[in-house]
Amino acid sequence: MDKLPLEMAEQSYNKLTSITLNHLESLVGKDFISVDKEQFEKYGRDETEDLVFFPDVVVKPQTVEQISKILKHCNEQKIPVTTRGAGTGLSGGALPIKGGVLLSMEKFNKILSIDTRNLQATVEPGVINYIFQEEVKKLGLFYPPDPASWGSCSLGGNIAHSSGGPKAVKYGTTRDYVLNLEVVLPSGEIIWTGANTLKYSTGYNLTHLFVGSEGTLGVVTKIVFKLIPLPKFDMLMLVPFNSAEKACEAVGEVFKAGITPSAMEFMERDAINWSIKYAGEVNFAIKPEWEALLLVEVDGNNMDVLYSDCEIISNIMQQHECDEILFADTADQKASLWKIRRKVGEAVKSNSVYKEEDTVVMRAELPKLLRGVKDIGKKYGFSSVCYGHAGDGNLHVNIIKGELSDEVWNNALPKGITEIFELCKSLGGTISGEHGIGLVQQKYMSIIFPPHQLQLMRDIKKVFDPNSILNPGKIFG
Ligand code: 2HG
Ligand code: ZN
Repeated sequence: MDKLPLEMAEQSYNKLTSITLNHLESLVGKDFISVDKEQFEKYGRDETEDLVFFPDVVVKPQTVEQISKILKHCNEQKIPVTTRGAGTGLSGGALPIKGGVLLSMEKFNKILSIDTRNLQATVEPGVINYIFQEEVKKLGLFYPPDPASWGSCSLGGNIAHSSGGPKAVKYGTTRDYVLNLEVVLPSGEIIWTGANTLKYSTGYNLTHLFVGSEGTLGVVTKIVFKLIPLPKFDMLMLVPFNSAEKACEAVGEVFKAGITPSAMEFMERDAINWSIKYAGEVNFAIKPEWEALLLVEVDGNNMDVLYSDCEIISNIMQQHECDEILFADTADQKASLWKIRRKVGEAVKSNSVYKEEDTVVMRAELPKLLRGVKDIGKKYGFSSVCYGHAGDGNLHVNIIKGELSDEVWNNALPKGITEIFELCKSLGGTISGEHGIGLVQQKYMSIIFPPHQLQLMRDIKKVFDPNSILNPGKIFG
């Protein structure tokens, strides 16, 4: 019988044996391995909806050598291995859907070095984003990628998805700051993917291949990041609109005026209301007629330039019929506004069963995307809470289950989501800007890629992971 193409063949895995369990314990120590169901409950989840998949064992390695031996053994025994950072992912990337070994990187939590001569830092993947940002700031340095979950997400997880955040609009995403990676391959081989240089053109860029590979090609054990000087000042404006579409139309005009804000975030009314209800009051009145707001930040080293930029931005916003612009004058006011923005995802999750879509289009198409999402929602009977990184054309569409029947939710909704993604493609966009594909988006990959291109990705996966033990069932199934 002809061999089925990879995407057809159902990869078979072996169940864990006591021999493997004993071997894993001998490698990491009995305090760093667990088959406890409570542990499975914790490590079988990430932040994706309410999905949970139990692994067969949770292992917490402390050294690269342990990981090398774990992978070598699991590769020989054909046992799946799912690597987990902090479990804040939103596309199911860390869910051990085939059971096997859940490899938690939480013990890899050290900032190994900060090189102030070359503006570089070497860190372990379990370091929490915000902790790293604060450490480099003490030295007057800046690591810009700042996911909304920066207080809890790990840098390794940020590598897995090339995570972004509000600052990406000016400073780029994780991928733009990774110079080099130490990676353990399924064979147990330990490689460095690049060089600690700001420029690199030495064969295929394996560093960039691993960034965004969602734990499917290797286990990252060290990360060399580029850092930049910390801007001295920033100014933050809250720009309210009585029309969400006008807010989206104003976004592109700011850039056309020659200004690159350090953040340009959009929140429609429900996102504002739900987040304030969840995250706590704000010290300004939300007018009933406001339909949306933009959070616009500019940063730099010259306050006169920042004032001038804010004046230009204000004029553009007024041309798009914004309401009175509020300036956050104090650090507390800025923190309060950012907290409202950063808590939206959690607020939605606390309000309703929902599906999180991470749509992204060319920036000037944002008004069409927003209008299309609402029209498709009306057609299929679902409401949505929209917010996100307007400056990147990246709109988070949280589809709310609310009172929808399971029948509509499970059968009609995928058709609506398909139409949203087809709209994204028609607007020069794609189906994920920062949250990745993982488990929950893979059925929509064929909207963007023809079969032979998906096969190219599978073939690359097969080169690095011939037995498909790493994070199986993710990205392209
Ligand atoms: C954000 O920008 C994050 O708030 C999370 O990407 C989005 O939880 C979400 O839906
Ligand atoms: Zn986001």
